[in-house]
Amino acid sequence: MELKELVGLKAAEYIKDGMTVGLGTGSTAYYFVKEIGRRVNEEGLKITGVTTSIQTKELAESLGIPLKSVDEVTCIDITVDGADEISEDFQGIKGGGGALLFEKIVADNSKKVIWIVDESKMVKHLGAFPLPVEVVCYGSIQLFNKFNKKGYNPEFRKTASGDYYLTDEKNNIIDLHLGEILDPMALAEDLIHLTGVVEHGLFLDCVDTVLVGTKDGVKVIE
Ligand code: ABF
Repeated sequence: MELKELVGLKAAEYIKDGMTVGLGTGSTAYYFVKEIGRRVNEEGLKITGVTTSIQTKELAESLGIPLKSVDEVTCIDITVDGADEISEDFQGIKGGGGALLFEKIVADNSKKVIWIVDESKMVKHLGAFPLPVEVVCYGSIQLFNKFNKKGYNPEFRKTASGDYYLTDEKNNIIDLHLGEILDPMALAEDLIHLTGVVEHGLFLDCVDTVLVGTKDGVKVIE
């Protein structure tokens, strides 16, 4: 079994009847959502899903998982989501799949956050994975230039056909090729105050449990 599927199935074991569940985005979260769909259909699991992207919303709807928007629920009991990098002090980079804004909104409104990754995502320091920054389209070139001047090695995310990628909120993403981020808190503070930045992919001090898929099974880190 693929490590992503292993952790996706393991994460589904945390989900109990009556929960409101944040449904993550990406190829690892895919296995989690599929298993929740199986349990809803085969075991009568009664949950309410809150999705983190149009992609996951469509998957969840196809599986018959009852859904509500984040604004229709009081709070979310558990959110299970993937990540692109997780450092030794459990800080994360997310947004490789372009869903960082809704993922962070859902995570921020969750009592418990579980990240599910294969072992390749576990790193000493963040930064080898380009840091996604979601920006308003209007003024994004000016912002790109500011990132350049700061030495952040920016790159506009593009579609396969070469157009500017648009998020579910119709914003652009600029990926910062930083190599190594030794002070993620300081970088997050710098980025979030730049006019035009909507959100960045640094997820700091926000995870409760990390499930790591390894060839020896699932490692649970809390
Ligand atoms: C999502 O999970 C994104 O934030 C991140 O890009 C993705 C990880 O990708 P995958 O699970 O497909 O490796 O939450």
